[in-house]
This record gives sequence, structure tokens and C-alpha cells, in this order.
Amino acid sequence: MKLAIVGVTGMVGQEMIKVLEEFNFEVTELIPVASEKSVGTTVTFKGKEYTCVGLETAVSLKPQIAIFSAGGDVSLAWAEKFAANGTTVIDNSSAWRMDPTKKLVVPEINAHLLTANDKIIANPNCSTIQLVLTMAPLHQKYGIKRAVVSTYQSITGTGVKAVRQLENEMAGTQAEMVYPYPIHKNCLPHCDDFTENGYTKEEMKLTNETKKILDESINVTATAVRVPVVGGHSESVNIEFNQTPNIAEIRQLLHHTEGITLKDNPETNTYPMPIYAAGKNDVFVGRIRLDESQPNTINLWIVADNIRKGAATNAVQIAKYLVEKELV
Ligand code: 2RA
Repeated sequence: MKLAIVGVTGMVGQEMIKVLEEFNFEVTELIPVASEKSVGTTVTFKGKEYTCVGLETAVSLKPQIAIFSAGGDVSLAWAEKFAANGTTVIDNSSAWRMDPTKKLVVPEINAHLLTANDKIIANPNCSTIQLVLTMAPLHQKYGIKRAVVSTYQSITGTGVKAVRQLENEMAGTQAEMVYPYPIHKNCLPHCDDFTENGYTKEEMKLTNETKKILDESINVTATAVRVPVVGGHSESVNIEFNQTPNIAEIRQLLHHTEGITLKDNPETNTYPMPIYAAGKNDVFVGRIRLDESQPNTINLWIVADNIRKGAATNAVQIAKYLVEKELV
């Protein structure tokens, strides 16, 4: 299996290397693809050094799979070139997610929809993945009418420069700011750009991608907040169902859902937190309780490592499915 990682030097690209190793993914040849300034540098995979190449070279090497995490512009400019050469692209950017001809995949939910004809597959946004993985079994059981989501998103979602901004602010040193305001001792209700309707693109991704993955009838409204946290994204979710939910049944449903770990026991102060989710592949769910302010409604709390299940792990799981089902 010849596999390319486009954007290998970024935070997600580096995590993809680790996840591929942990999954013992059968890669006979790794093709690390980087921007021109990093061509010629090396990455180590399973104890072997590989030299980074540029995009043109990578296309010509005809990898079976190319996992992209290099931003939307690179995906729009290059994914189709790889696909035209026979490569199956798994793209982590937002470029293809809402394209009606492309599938938006969380393997535990809808990998079964994939066929050998899918040559560009979209990885959902990190905050969407943890939300829909939790909502999927509940929607199947009770039918979800509406979800109100507040996210508390790690600065790693912005990238390494955001982590540096926080570190510098904590040290009291001046440095490049990627956010319009300090993030140390602060929260920013501003993830990605604002749109004409007053929401941010990040908030509209939660609405639009949930509808595409689960059900167009589900109404979602979101507020996405950036917080000075490193280990993962947290989400407070209020879910209104079409019928009366049972909390014990919901706990059982989630406990038996692949990819979800239940962390829910107020008596022992057991609930999900980014410090425990960091570096793990599961989505952690807790604080499950009835909403006493309105019928057929619950509240819950979801945490996941946004660089892992929110990006690298989900993409590698898609690649693993393609290989197992001989779709590549
Ligand atoms: C963020 N979900 O957290 C976006 C992109 N990774 O900034």
C-alpha cells in the first residue's frame, strides 16, 4: 500500500503518522508531502526515514490513498489531480464536505456508503465528528428534532501558532497573535470567520455537516468558543427528541456505541475532560441528564481529542475501511 500524507509537517499530519503506526497500518511506501519550503526534510515512520516531496512528485508516484491535511486551497487545487491518477483522497479540509457528489464520513456511522467510485472522501470538521457520533444512536432510537450546541474548542484546532500565542502570553512575552485578542485567561466566541447571518463558519459547519451526515430534518444551532485548552474540544449539547427519552437507556446505547466511552458518574466526579481525552481516539460522553425545563429533552457533555478523532484518527479509520473492503 502506497500512502501519501499531504501536509505531513502540520499538527494533524504528524498525528496521522502516529495513528498509522499505532494501527499497524500496512504501508509498503509512505509518501510524505510537504510545502516547497519543507521538501527534502525527512519524517520517520515505523523506524524508517522518508524524504518529503512536493505535490507534483506525489501525484506522479500514484499512491493508492492520499490523506490531505493542508488546507482547503491545496485540496481544491490538487485532490482531483490525485484522483484522476487513480488515487483515493481522504480530505481533512472543508473544501469538499458540502459538495453533493462527495461523501462526508464518520466510519462508525456511514462508512458503509463508500464504494470504489468514491475517489474524494471528506473528513468532517472536528467538532462535528464528536457531536454526530454521539447523536447517531440517539437519533436512531428516539428521533432528534433539534440540538443546541455550545463548543469549548482547543487552540490546537487553530494550529501550532495559536499554541505559541498562549505560551507567550502565559510567559508574558510579546509574539505573533493569530487571534484578535489574548487567549490567556480569556475565551473567544469566534472560531473561523463570521458569516452574513451572524454565525461563524465553525458554527455553520456544525449545522450543515450534521444535517448531511445524519438527517436534513435535524435542526442545529451552535455557538463555537475558543478556550485556552490544549487536549481537545468540549461540547455542551441540549437535544430535543421526537419522543420521551430514557436516561438509563441512553447510557446503555452510548456505552455500546463503537468509538464512544461513557464517563458519567456525578457521585465520583466522573465526567469527560480534555486532560483525559488528549491522545486518545474515543469520544467521551457524560453529564447526561433530563432537561427539566422542557419535555423530551436531555443535556450532555462531549469531549474528544480534536487532532485525533477530530481529524487524524477519523481519516485513518476511513483509509482502514477502504483497504479492508478492498475499495482501493
Ligand atoms: C478549529 N475545527 O477548531 C476548526 C479547524 N480545525 O479551529
